[in-house]
Amino acid sequence: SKTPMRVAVTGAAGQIGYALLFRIANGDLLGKDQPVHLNLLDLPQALPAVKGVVMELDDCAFPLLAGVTITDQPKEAFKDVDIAILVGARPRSKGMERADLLTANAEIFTVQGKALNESAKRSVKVLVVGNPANTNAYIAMKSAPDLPASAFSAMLRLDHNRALSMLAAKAKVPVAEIEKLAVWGNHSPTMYPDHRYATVGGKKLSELIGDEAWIKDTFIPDVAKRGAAIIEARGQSSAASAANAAIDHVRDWVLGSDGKWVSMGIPSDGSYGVPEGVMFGVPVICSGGSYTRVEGLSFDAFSQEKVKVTLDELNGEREAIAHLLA
Ligand code: NAX
Repeated sequence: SKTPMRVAVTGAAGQIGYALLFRIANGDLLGKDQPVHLNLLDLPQALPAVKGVVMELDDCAFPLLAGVTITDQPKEAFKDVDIAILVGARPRSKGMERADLLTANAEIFTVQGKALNESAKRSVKVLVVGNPANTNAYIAMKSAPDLPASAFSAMLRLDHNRALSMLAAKAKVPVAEIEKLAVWGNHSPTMYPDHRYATVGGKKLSELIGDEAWIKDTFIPDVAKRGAAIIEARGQSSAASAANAAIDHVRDWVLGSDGKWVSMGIPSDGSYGVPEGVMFGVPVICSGGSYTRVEGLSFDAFSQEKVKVTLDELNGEREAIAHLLA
């Protein structure tokens, strides 16, 4: 049988962790024939709760779960890992300014980027889920100069899946039949879900929907407000759907997206007017363990403005933390 792959998950005691770990151990991330060893990182005060989650993992008797390491030390958590899913982050507390939130997270992701740089496998793939996800991923990448920039990514897949589901319902087609959807920019309400290239069985999705007003007035704002709608309804932020998106993101990156477009936050190569290095959501196709950006798409005035707004926001976040990277 195969050698176990090592997967680090940070924030393992949190609600996304609780939805994520059981699926990884079940083989949903790396395949039903691939054993996994989990490296779980959380803050010292959360380790008792992590131990409780591990008791439940034990009680599932997952055939693919080869072992579990629990730690509050990033270097130990990232030792020889193939995959790192960085979920743990500092949430905004009452009265905290946006700049304070960026700074608090910048500290966490500087430390974790350095630890990845020192101890992860050179072929590691890193997904940042913890918010502000794009800027946290950017900081981790900049703190890991010995790893390739292409090892770092931020999660836009939840936005992508939310958009797919809403479009499928509107067009009355199965989600799996929609191809060529893109989500651009920052994982925040400014992200731009772009249906303009989407097709269903070779037909243009926009023609099937036939309602451009719905796209602008309902679809785009509803994808942006979906996270808030979940909090309103559930009293807690998205967890199972976020964990599912993390699984989709990493699984496609490792095992391929079957020729389909998926959205990932990746360091820009300078295309589409996005300065090089900015961690920006773009459509990609994954194959052979790497992603390739979909190139050559064009923008009308509306979509150009949407991309500009989300890029401006990311540039602002980058400026707010720039002094911490120097
Ligand atoms: P929880 O508050 O339930 O769990 C967070 C866990 O992270 C806690 O156990 C905490 O102790 C731990 N933690 C905090 N700082 C840490 C550090 N420095 N090292 C290791 N562990 C640390 O939050 P949860 O609902 O699980 O959400 C986690 C993060 O995901 C949040 O930042 C949230 O904003 C973000 N999200 C990102 C999404 C995306 O699409 N990119 C969607 C879902 C989610 O909102």
